[in-house]
Amino acid sequence: MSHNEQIIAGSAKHPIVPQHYRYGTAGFRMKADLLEGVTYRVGLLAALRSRKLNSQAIGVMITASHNPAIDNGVKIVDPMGDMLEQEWERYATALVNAPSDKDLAKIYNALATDLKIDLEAPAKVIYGRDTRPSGHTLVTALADALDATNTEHVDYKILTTPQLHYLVRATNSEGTPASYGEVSEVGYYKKLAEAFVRTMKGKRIPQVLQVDCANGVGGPKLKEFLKHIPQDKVPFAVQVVNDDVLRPEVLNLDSGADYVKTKQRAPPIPKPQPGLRCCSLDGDADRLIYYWHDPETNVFVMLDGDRISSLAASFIGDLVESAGLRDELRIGVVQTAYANGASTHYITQHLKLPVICTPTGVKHLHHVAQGFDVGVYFEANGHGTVLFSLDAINAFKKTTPQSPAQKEALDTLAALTDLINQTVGDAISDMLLVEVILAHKNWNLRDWALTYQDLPNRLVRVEVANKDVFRTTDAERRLSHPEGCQAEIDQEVKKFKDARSFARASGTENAMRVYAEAATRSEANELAERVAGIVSRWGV
Ligand code: 16G
Ligand code: MG
Repeated sequence: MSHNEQIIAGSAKHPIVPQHYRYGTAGFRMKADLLEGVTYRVGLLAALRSRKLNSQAIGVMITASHNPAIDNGVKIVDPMGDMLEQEWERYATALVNAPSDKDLAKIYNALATDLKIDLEAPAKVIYGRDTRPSGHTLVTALADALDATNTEHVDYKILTTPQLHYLVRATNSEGTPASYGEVSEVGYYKKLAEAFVRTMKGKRIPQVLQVDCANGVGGPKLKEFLKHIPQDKVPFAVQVVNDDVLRPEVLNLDSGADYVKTKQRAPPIPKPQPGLRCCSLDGDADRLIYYWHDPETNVFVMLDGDRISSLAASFIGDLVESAGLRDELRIGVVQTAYANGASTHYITQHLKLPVICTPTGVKHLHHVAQGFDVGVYFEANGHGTVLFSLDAINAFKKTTPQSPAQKEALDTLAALTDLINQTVGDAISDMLLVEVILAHKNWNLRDWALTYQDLPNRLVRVEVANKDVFRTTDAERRLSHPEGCQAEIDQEVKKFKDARSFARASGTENAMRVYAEAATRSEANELAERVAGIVSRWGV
């Protein structure tokens, strides 16, 4: 069979359900039974992408993260372990929307011609999936696309999303001076465990940490990771809960980082215990939220992505200062409009670090963070990481220390570059980072929470007939369209103290989101309701 015939035959085995698909912030994500044909087509695109980029390995991750178990999703990972280049999202959308198998082959060939891709060049795609049962079928469709296009492929089976990102980068850097680590899941654990022990420097955290894994892939993977810390060097006690991956229906059910962040309370199971340090991962372990019920004040305290961001920025900023590199390296923090105003104020006024706001979606934050030598980026929902430039890594490793304190700071910084996932936000790696910082500062969660006080805020989902009439500007903080709508929002915001509000179309759902914050809880609620009212009037 010719290539074309193979592609068409494969597509006939994995038919597409006709409807309009779009490669969004999380790739293609929807009910799993719509995804078989989509995944086949994503396989074709991944093969093209590998051939376009000198046969480097491309990743494909099959997951729907924090969404219900019946959903699934598929997204492409670029050679350095970052998200698919934005320009290519259009090509993905075009391939997936091809109306027939023949059209699919035509679009595939047209892309190859337009992008000057040699279809005879070698290609490599590696992939993994979360614990969803539908992952099996989708992986089969993906493998068929890779076979049809003569693409070498490796199935890493069940992984967290950040593990797949790690493996892509490790594969492409293997044997080079920039080697990212051993090309295996065990290599990932070994790298993290070694860096964790190295950054902890013999410090211990006496209090237990309860980790809620949303009954997703993070549970078994975290337990596997813990086995790689040498028994005599384990610095903390972890209690893994909600780690049932055998009953798919409980995935993300009343648990996980998204539950805690949106409901602003602890998962009901296990029964919350005052004073216990807790954190939650999401279903594919790329988001992290800390929380505890303070026994003294009897309040629930949530430490979200903004808190992790400011904690990391403060710790790393101090280390860079002690390492004598403050004038040499540019440190910055990247947030979205959802970042609590109090966190932005703390970072700019107290830590004296620049903050840049980008539109929602990890790819935007990641891209801007790459512009700093130390770029700290987190979404309030707990997704984020810290990126180090080559200059920063070299400075940490090559500066000759003039004092023991400077040496200590340089060593810790160098270890952090191995501990922190450089490809994408990684809940397990971020959790280790938080533990390291708390141990170094000798802080409990109350100390951490006391660094600043969050402004009360409220997020509302508004269903409208047509969300496409809403267009944003200024990193989603203002609406440019429909004209006149923003002026009405401004009028309302003015009536409240320390208030801020914005509306944006969701990138993952057919709805608008409205965020409001103000000096008191009731004012934040009131403002959110009023702005939601404006949005629903303009959205008809
Ligand atoms: C996606 C994004 C997440 C963002 C969320 C916003 C990635 C990997 N994920 O899940 O970062 O916060 O979308 O959803 O980029 P929304 O557009 O529906 O509000
Ligand atoms: Mg996720």
